[in-house]
Amino acid sequence: MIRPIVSISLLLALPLMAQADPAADYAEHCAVCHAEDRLGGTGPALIPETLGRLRGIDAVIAQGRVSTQMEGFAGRLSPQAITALASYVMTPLENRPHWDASQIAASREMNADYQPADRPVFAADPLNITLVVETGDHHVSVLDGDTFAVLDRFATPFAVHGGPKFSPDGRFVYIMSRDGWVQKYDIWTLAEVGRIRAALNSRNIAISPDGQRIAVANYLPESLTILDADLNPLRLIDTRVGGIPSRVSAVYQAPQRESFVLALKDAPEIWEVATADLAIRRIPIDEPLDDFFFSPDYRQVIGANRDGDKGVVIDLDNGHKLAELPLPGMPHLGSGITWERGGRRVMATPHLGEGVLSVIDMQDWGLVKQIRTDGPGFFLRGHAASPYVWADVFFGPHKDKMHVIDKNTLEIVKTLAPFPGQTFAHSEFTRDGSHVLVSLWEDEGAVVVYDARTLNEVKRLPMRKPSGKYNVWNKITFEDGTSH
Ligand code: DHE
Repeated sequence: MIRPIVSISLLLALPLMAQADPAADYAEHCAVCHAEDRLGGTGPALIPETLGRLRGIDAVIAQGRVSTQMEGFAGRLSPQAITALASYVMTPLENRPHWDASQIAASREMNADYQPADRPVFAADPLNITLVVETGDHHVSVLDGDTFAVLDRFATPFAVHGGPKFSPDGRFVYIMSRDGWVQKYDIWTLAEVGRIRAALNSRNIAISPDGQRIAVANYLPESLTILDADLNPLRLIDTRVGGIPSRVSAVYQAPQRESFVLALKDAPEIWEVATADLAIRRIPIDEPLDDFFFSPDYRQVIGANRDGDKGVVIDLDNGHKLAELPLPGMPHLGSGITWERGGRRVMATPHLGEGVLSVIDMQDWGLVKQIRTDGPGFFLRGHAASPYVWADVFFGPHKDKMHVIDKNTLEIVKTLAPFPGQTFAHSEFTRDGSHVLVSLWEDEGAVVVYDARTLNEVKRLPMRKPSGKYNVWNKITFEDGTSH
């Protein structure tokens, strides 16, 4: 008897492989939520600009996402069709997506059930609330900063990134997702106020010192969207230099200057937009700079160059270059923090490409020390009331470690690693600096609370892939040890 050279199961699979038609599958299964043009509807935009850093798209299509409307399609689509669909949504769109002022205005959705209140609906200190962004299932948990009880847990737009921004009284918070939605949440009533889509792909947001203007930095379209405190769009600023559009890498609030400062991705300029009348000031620089860190008085800005080998200090008052800092290995200035050391102010920045923290004297911009760590880190935190700086090791085999560094000796005094092999990163202090919260950055993750003095663990709160944590007081007072 002649044996068949292919198995029956493979023969059955062949027509399925031949039939994979991702465009048709998209139209049938995905368009209803994510829109025919893939720019998003009730579900997020499915374009490389917003999905770029999302891992495991196949698994999401197959199994869905817990606690979201995204259902799994494993029963209806073959593995080949799912793989084809995953690469289809990662294919750039043929026509440049469009998102103009009228589309922004039309996207505004206010919560009809929202009722403001005269005082918080809880007994906890409203200025010691800490928000935890849970990227695992796109939620934020609202923690009482004294007891660490979860007061509320609410759904956010898809893929929240960057620090949420609090109104100056700490009552409201604005949260941004990578696909351009800005959500407003009332901490006193524990309720969403509304949301609006400021762009198709956004980077971060900033708030004016009076809380009346929200600025949204966008990659797509290349622009800065200005909203009022009630999420009404006020202006869409086209960030074009010499006729060529430039993406906005990030926008920063400069409270003393009453301005927003913009890092432009594609042009050798820094822009400053007055928060009162939105007048634009353009500061020419030698090369595009990114990932800004500011002196506490906001007169000087340090940006990283594209090659990731130096920091450039610019005087924002006169636009002059003050210094160049040798910072090889991709400094992550945006995570920089400052503190007083021996009567002088120093700043520290992690490096994304090297296991080192650079400590710089902010008076003469000299390098004080490079602290060797167990691998490249992403985030740093300190607090005026604490003698320590907390530095994670985000990348590499030691991603499970958190270094605690003495602010004076600049030596690592302790390395915490309670979850071997799992990412342990991003720290935040409570209002009084007595406790530190660290993320077990995994899907079945946790926030671990430490006594900031003894460095002993005091509590574990289960969370879904917690990323950043943000204490109201530390943010609205621009506490030294927090990145802004
Ligand atoms: Fe971030 C803050 C840019 C990748 C998590 N990140 C920021 C800010 C900027 C920035 C400009 C400051 C915004 C603010 O708070 O107003 N991030 C970038 C990048 O350019 C980069 C390297 C590439 C990218 O894809 O955009 C990048 N960031 C990441 C991640 O991969 C992280 C680890 C996971 C994620 O959620 O995407 C990540 N970024 C964060 C977090 C903050 C942040 C948690 C807020 C830190 C804080 O404590 O304030």
